[in-house]
Amino acid sequence: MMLFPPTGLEYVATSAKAVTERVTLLDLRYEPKFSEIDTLNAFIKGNGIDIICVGIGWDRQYDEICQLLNRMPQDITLVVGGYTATEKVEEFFNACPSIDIIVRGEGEETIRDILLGRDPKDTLGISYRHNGTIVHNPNRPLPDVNSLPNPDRSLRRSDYSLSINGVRVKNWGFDAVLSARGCPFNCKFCTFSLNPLGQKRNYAARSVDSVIEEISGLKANIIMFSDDNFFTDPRRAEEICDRLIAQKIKKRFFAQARIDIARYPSLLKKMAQAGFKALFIGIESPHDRILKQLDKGFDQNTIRKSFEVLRKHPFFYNGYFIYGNIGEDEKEMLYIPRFAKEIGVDAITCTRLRIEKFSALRELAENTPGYHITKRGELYSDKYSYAELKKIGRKIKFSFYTPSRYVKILWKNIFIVKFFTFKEIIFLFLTAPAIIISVLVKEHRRGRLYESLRRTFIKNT
Ligand code: B12
Ligand code: SF4
Repeated sequence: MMLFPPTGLEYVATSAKAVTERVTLLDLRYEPKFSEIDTLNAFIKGNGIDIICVGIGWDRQYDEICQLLNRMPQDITLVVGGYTATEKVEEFFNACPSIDIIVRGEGEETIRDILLGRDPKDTLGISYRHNGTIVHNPNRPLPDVNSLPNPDRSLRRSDYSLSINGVRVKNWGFDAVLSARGCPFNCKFCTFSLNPLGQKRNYAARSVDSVIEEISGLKANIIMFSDDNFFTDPRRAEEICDRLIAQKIKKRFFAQARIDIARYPSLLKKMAQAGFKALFIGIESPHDRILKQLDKGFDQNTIRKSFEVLRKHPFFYNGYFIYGNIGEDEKEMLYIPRFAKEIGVDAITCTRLRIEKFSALRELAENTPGYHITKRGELYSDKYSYAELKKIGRKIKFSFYTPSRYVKILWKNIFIVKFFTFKEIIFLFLTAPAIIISVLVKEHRRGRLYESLRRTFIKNT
């Protein structure tokens, strides 16, 4: 996904910049020539780089990442960090002899210690090689979020803009702002606020002043709040909206939220005034039994009531749902798209239940007969194999995303949310044919063009 900058890595690079002569930040998604290892190595050598730091934040392309790391210059110290690197410390050390140090958890303070040459044995939060063994130092206490400098955007070598299947929609700039870390809730499936050490990041919010200062310095016009839940403290969220309105900061925002936000109509009103356009809301399931199992803290009736309020406000609502839950049958899973339509969400994102390393559902999943977890944390059962769940996922998707849904999405964004300016609508219509062709080409390459068209326009079976 090329839309957003690598926030965590940018925090680390900014922190590194304060103690080094020069930092070069490469986002390989935007500079594909550097995915070619010889070109990358020539760049490293040619620029006198003496320490390489790599961020691995997503549990994808593991083998490709290891291959790349193993072919980096052997005489330069290689430091790796990020969510996935932390979760898989032993695996990365085993698969990549080239790695010298793995920074576990939040890396701003640790990178500074490393660059300042502190003895590894005294550096908290790292695992490192020593005399043929791997040493794991104690965790580093989590830093005060207000002590961390904001990501330095001048380190970027490219702007972040929308690209759909390789078609660049040029006039939208995107950026991400992290206004708070952690979340006070404990939904059982969620590891968002656990750093991968299993160490809970209690909710910690940055000052309103610093958030406003960061936003007012941004070039991009579409801003995502990367917080787990931007509205955890509704009074603070309202204060941020007040300041955005008072300072006439004209940006379009979207954020992740819980349905609880429906309890604050005055906040919802101000959000619309301040430029909020879309909310990504964790609904997870329509079934009370499953909501209870996930410890979500609300039931179906509360979801329905909340959406009665939310629908009155001009936001685009994307509902997150989880299917393939423990004990959930196909009929229950297929109720998701119907329920989503009933409550009035505009879009859905449905994912299979994952059981990550420190998931509070692990014990239940392991002790429920007939359920299994793959090495990558995917849950499946004797009744619903991984392939079967994937099929159900496609049925859910196609019963929600019908042609009339796409029309509704466009209608809502143009006339209700007013996401697009007039110029952008024209631009979008001009780019639309190229986007549609790129989607068709992609489906064709995946060998499922006919099936996708049939499911969209004829019958979803
Ligand atoms: C915002 C967000 C997104 C945004 C994009 C954010 C972005 N800027 O790119 C969106 C909504 C697009 C998104 C999409 C997805 N996301 Co997401 N997302 C998040 C979220 C909520 C916040 C990320 C963030 O900004 N964290 C704050 C920063 C400061 O933390 P950090 O990135 O971990 O970085 C720190 C350390 O890791 C370390 N560090 C990082 N890099 C480096 C590098 C070095 C050298 C060093 C020393 C240290 C270091 O220091 C950093 C600063 O303290 C996290 C959950 C969370 N709370 O972290 C999930 C999370 C990262 N997402 C996750 C997932 C699974 C996804 C998706 C795959 C979901 C899906 N099924 O589509 C997609 C994949 C996107 C892709 N790349 O293809 C998982 C990743 C788990 C994993 N191991 O794979 C997470 C952890 C949530 C979870 N537990 O499920 N996501
Ligand atoms: S699902 Fe949302 S509310 Fe629940 S713990 Fe995770 S981030 Fe917090």
